[in-house]
Amino acid sequence: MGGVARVPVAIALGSNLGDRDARLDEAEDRLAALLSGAVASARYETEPVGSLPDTPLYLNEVVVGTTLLAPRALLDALHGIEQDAGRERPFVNAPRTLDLDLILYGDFVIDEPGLHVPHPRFRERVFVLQPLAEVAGDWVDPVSGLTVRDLHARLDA
Ligand code: PH2
Ligand code: MG
Ligand code: MG
Repeated sequence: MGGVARVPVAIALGSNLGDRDARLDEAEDRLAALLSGAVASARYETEPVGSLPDTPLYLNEVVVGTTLLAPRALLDALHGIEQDAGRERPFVNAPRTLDLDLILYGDFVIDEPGLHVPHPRFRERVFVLQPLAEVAGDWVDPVSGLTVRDLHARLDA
């Protein structure tokens, strides 16, 4: 019916500045309004990866749902939610109130300025794969051909 295709998407959420739970609660609400059938993983406290010493611990989770938005429009919407959470970017991997990363957009592979899907580093990141495997273990990464579950198991091994 319809003829407009809903695309499944996976978004990784992270916060390590200020009231992390409150920022993630608000982000979940915003994503529930933006996506159809949004489902959130559990929330994990994780050691910062690739950050300066003394960077505070993160809270990470993943939200999956479906969208009618094109990838660039979805990315712009995610940036708007980050802005509304008071996100600042003083330096690379700086502590942030809210980070929303587009991890997967259906089985699309996109490499454009500012828009790289699947996320180029998600296969190495436990803080993404663990929550993603919880809510979307069967999703096949279009680049490696592996399921999210296998990508996660491979990291654990
Ligand atoms: N995000 C980063 C860099 N390092 N480490 C953890 N544990 N969680 C993150 O969300 C994270 C990170 C860049 O966005
Ligand atoms: Mg990130
Ligand atoms: Mg980001």
